[in-house]
Amino acid sequence: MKFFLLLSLLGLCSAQYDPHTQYGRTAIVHLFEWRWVDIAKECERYLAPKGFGGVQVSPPNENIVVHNPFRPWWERYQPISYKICTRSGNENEFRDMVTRCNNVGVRIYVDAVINHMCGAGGGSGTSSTCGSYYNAGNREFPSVPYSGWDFNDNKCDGEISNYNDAYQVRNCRLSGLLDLALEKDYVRTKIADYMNHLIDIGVAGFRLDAAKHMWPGDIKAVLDKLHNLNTRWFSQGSRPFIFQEVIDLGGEAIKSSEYFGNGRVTEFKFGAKLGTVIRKWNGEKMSYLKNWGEGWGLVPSDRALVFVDNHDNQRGHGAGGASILTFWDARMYKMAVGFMLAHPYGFTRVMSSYRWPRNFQNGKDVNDWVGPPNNNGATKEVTINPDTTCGNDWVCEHRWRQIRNMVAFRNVVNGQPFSNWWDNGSNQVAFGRGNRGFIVFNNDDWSLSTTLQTGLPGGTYCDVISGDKIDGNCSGIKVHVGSDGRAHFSISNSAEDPFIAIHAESKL
Ligand code: QV4
Ligand code: CA
Repeated sequence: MKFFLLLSLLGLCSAQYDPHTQYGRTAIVHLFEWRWVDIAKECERYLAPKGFGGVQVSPPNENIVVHNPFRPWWERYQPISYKICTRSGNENEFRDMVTRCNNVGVRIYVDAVINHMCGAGGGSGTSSTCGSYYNAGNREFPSVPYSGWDFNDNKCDGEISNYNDAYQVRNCRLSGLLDLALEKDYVRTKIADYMNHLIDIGVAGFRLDAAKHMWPGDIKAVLDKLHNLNTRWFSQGSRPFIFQEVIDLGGEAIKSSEYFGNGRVTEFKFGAKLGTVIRKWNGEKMSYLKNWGEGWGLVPSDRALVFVDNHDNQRGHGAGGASILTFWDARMYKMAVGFMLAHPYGFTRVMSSYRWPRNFQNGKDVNDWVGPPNNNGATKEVTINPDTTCGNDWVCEHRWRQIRNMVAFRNVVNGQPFSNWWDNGSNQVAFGRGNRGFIVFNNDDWSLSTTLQTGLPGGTYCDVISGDKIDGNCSGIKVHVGSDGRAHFSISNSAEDPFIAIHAESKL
């Protein structure tokens, strides 16, 4: 025990930076707005067999019910209480999901909205997902309970207007959301009680929503109150995995590095820059990705939670702008996600979305608020089609062959170095992961035809982008690697997916 204590004192056990996924599982999926009953089933039928490490779930605590617009997805970012009771399900369904997912080695990470409660203009009454009374005007949330003393009105009685003023960013209201006074031990304790309730149920960690709007020291004070993870599924002394939503594209008072002591941070530069490169905007080329990662000004890899898009910027909220690639740009999106999962940088999160009726007017999607597929407000079931895609307007990007297979690729090459980089000075690039994997992209407007050193043992490999290895054969492209590790690759610029990926487990 003393040795472990020494390790943790030395910070050598990487506690709050460690997602505690089952060994060899290296990516998580955000099942945005899914119901708990559907996530439990998805863990057992798909995520465990396909090697996903865990699931980020939507906020499980009671939120305000917004009728105008009708039940927007963002009502879940306006807490009313910490009761486990939302459109995704009740506490029993939540417990069942955590148990069933953990039992098949798939972890659950909770989106914790702890910077604020509902909007100042939220009114009063019981328009909430569990019927709890609240009065935004009086700052009353009796189901916690919180009262006027527990908010920052005395520090700042208005909205954040200047992101170059750190005091404002932390103490004023984000989009009018009532800002909690996290310097108070009472508030810290209420939040920690909520998070400990979830830890004791079996969750593996948390996304800290709007972390930028909380002082790093206040966050640390809450984290220091958290229990170790439930030893039914985690080793003794395991600390909750923490990834903090901090949007830092540069040029503002708040730096994501201020939060490194608490855990990982969301690296929004990743998706914004990679989208620009894959779209070939501003003269960007894939050949410039040779030093991708810290070389591009991204945070250190072991402090980064990375993603191509998230629930905000896939619909114009938050940060990233027009360069962000989403499922709406399918062909480029698969390339970006493929690149993310093949490259060693960061801890990776795959987005899983629902379709909504986008309606651009003057360059803005006026339907960016539309909530999950629903029957008069009740979130629809995630149905699975015979071809393994999802129905009911759930996009299920994580089930797309190219993405699912690249999650497996990342698991197979885990721990292997970035190696054998090649590029044509334009948008044709390739790189390997030691002797376990190799990937080639053609994002130029002409075909790629070249022989490359893969670093892999000789043999015939199935391309996991165009198909699968099934019953000892390849349903897609075959790649022949010589005993010298070299292989010839041909990729048409008009291919459905202009990239090829092979790895040790796709070898015949
Ligand atoms: C409106 C007015 C305000 C007014 C207020 C009065 O705009 O000026 O003071 O009413 O009540 C929704 C509405 C917004 C409304 C607000 C409060 O869109 O118009 O304010 O509610 O009623 C999501 C959505 C927001 C939504 C919010 C709460 O994106 O549009 O606001 O949920 O429902 C920054 C932050 C970053 C943040 C990002 C979006 O640094 O942390 O903006 N990202 C996270 C989440 C995001 C969520 C929040 C934070 C808030 O990822 O989904 O915002 O929890 O970059
Ligand atoms: Ca705050």
